[in-house]
Amino acid sequence: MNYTFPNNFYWGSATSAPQSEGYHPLDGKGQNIWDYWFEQNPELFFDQVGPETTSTFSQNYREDLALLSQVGLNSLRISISWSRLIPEGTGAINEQAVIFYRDVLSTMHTLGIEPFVNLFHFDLPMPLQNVGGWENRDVVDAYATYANTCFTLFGDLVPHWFTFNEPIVIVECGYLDHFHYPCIVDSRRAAQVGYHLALAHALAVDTFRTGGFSGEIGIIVNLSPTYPKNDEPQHKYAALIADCFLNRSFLDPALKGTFPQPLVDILKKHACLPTYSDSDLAIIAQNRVDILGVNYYQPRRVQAPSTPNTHSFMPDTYFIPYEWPKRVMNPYRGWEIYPEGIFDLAMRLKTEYDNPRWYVAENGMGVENEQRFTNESGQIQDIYRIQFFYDHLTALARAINAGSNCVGYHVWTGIDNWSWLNAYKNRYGLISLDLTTQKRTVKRSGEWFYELATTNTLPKPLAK
Ligand code: BGP
Repeated sequence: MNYTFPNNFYWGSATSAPQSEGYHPLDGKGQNIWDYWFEQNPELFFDQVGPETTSTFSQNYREDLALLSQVGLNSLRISISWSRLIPEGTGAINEQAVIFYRDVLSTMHTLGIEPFVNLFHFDLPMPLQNVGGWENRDVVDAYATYANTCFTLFGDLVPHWFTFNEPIVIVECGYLDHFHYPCIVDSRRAAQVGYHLALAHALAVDTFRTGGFSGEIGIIVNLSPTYPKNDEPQHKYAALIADCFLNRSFLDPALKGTFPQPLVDILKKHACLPTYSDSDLAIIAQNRVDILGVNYYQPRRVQAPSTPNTHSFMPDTYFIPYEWPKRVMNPYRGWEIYPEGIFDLAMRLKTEYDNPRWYVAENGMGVENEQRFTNESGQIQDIYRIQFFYDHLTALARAINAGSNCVGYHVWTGIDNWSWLNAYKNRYGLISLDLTTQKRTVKRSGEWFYELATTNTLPKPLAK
C-alpha cells in the first residue's frame, strides 16, 4: 500500500532548551532545577554527564539548523529556557538571550523551518523552586508574566506556541517519584502542583488571546492509550482511573475546560483536593487550546491491585502495571513498542474530543551504544529506528484516512540530545552527536526521513 500524507503536513523534530542548548559562564543564563541538581548530585546522572557543556546548540545553532534542514524538516519544536531569558525567574531580562532566540527563530525562517515554540520543558528557574516551586501560587503568576514576555519579544517570529511539555510528568516524576527534582513523594502536594500547572497553562492562553498576538497556541501532552488486563470489571475500573490520572488530567482541561470527575472524586475522598478558586476554574474553562501536541512512546497496561496497599493514598491504590505477555519491548528504554496505540489515540480524540487539530509532537526510539551499527563510511545504520517510524506512520496514515485531524509528525529528536537522568545513554536522533569531537553525522534514518518529508509519502522501511 502507498501511504501518502495531507498537503502541508508538518514534518519535523522536537527538542528542548535544557536538553540541547548547553551553556557558557558568560551567556547570562540563570540556574534551573536541572543545573542545580546536577551540581548537587552528579552521581545520579548517567556517566555523570550534565547538561552544561556536552550540548552545544547555543553555540552551534546555525550549523545545527542547516543540518536539520538537510534532513528535510519543514518545522521544528524548540523550547525557550525561562532561566536563560529571565535568570531569576522574575524581573530583569537577559538581553543576550533575546538576541540568541531571535536569531535562532530568524535562521529557522530563512531555512524554511517553521518554529513550534514551547515555553516550558521541565526546567523551572531555581530561584522559583526555592520559594516552593509549582506548589506556590506566585510561581503560577510568574509563569504567566514570563509567557507574556515571550509572546511580546518573539511573537512576530512564532506561528505555533505551546505552554508546557508533558505537565503530568512534572507531577509524576517530581512529586510522586524521584526522577525529577525536587523528588518529593506526596499525593496532596502532587495534586496542588498538577492543578497549578493546568492553571498556569490556561493563564498563558488567556494572556495570549487578550494580548491579541498572532498565531495559534496549544499544549503538549504525553498520552498513553490505557488498556486493562482483561474485561473483568475491576481491571476496567483500574484502567479508567489510570486514564483519568495520567491522560485526562491535562487533556480534559486543555480541550474541554474541565477536570475528569472520577479524578476529582478520588482526590476529595483522600483529602487531596488542591486549594483552588472559582475564578481560576473559570479561566481554565474559558481557555481551550487551538492545537494539541501529543507525545506518544508507549501504551499503558494496567490491572487492579490484588491486595489493598497499606501505605497512604498513591495512584497505585487504584492501578498497578500489567505485563502483557505479547508485548514487544525497546530493551534500552524499557518501554513497550505498540504502533497501534497511535491509531487508538487518534480515534479517541476524534470521537471523545470533537476531533481537535493535533499533531504528533514526539515519537521515537532511544537506543544505547549505537556506534556498534556504524558502517565503513562512518554512518550509523539505524534500521530499527526506520522500522519504528514506519510502523507508527502507517498507523497514523490509517487514522488520517479515517478522519483524524492530525496535521503533523515530529520525531524525537533531530540531533542526539541530553536526556535527564539518562544523560546521553540512549540516543534518539536522526543525526548523531560525538560528545568528544562534537561532530554531527546524519544517520541512515535521517536520509530516510528526508525522503519521507520531501515526497510526503512513506518510503519502504528497509530500503538501502
Ligand atoms: C519525553 C520528553 C523528552 C525526552 C523523551 C525521551 O517524555 O518530553 O524530553 O526526553 O521523552 O525520553 P527519555 O529522554 O527519558 O529517554
